[in-house]
Amino acid sequence: MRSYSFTHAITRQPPASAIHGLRAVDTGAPDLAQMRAHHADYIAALKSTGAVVVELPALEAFPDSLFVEDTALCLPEGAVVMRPGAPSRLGEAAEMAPHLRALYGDVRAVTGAENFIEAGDILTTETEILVGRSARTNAGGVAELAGIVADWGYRLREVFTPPGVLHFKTDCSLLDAETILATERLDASGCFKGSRVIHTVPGEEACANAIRFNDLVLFPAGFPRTRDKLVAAGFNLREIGNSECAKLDGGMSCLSLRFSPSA
Ligand code: CIR
Repeated sequence: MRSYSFTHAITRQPPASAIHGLRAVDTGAPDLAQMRAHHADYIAALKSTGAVVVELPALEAFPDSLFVEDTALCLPEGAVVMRPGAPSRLGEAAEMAPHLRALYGDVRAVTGAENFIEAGDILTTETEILVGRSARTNAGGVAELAGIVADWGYRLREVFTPPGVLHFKTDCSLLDAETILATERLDASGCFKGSRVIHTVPGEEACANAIRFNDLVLFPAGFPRTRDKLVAAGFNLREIGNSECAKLDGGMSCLSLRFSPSA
């Protein structure tokens, strides 16, 4: 299953500057020691599935650089370097490019000066690539990416990230080839017609950002009712602390690039 079976992941150490990371609402500075401990648990969980995890060093110049997911879309055929819509994050994509070239034969990039796209807005399923337009991802970015992935045989469908929600995947995750975890507010937009959708329990919307990685679902700690619902549905959950990244609007998907390069 190419949408959740992966041989590789890339992560990046949280920099000390993460305390200055972007956030919609300021709920206080993240505790760095705690954030790094959670990050280590996260990497251990990825490795426990047998994957190779490339652990990149911290980039102090980029406070949000631990959220590597936003810098690239990784498919078996190749990788696409993004053009983040947050000006302070644009340089993170260029920092990621050489690491992708080391693992992939085909690395392309979104380059249009007016085109912006962050991969937190991209959900890759077994059959298509959903891209949510958001405050970080515009129509030009979506259109440029559609052209690139069409070359590799992928169908891209433009959807919409709800207003006030950072990224499309802030509110949803792929659990298996047929199943999506989503908030009721995102599912109400109709974008998951044809899939089985499990809703986050009301009041626990912040756990919609999980990741299926090989046999595991990495799931943020602190959302017991949704956790129990997923366990009852047969998923193998690994809870990971996310209290500090949550202060920067980050979650499970943001912390890694996950892929199986075919060449
Ligand atoms: C930002 O606002 O860009 C970061 N503080 C959080 C990025 C989270 N990334 C993601 O959802 N893929």
